[in-house]
Amino acid sequence: MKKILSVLIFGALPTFAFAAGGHSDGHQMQGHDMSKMNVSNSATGKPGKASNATRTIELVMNDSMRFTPNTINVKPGETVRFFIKNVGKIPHEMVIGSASEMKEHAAMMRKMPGMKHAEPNMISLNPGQKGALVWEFTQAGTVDFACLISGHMEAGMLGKIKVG
Ligand SMILES: [Cu+2]
Repeated sequence: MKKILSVLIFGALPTFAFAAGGHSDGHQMQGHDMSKMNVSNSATGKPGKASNATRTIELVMNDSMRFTPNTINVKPGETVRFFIKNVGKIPHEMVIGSASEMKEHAAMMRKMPGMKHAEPNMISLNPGQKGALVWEFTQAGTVDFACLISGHMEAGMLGKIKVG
């Protein structure tokens, strides 16, 4: 019975997290326009539909400032459901984007530690939390991902998704 329950919870989580990911609170600060990241249609891809996901990739985030795995291979046109778990004791997040966008974003996050944000290309998880992010990779190339909580990316909390 316990096993059945955990399967049900696993099944219900992605829907919840996907809905949360689509929530457009944006950054709670002035002068920061997240639309500059242009997540809806860029070389990095776009938010995917859960029903189009061809596979699930599990990712673990920890307080050693690492993603496991930190290199992922996907095919152009593929929609992937990332199932992410924060096994640390502090919050972490996974943000999908280009390296330049991430650097810009990380610099801003350092100025505003503790800032809450929510965008379709990211998921924030508290300690012990799990959640899903569905992404469609539209073009061949390399897409980056990182944790943009102040100092985390700089400490090595980043990875690459090779599309091709
Ligand atoms: Cu982190």
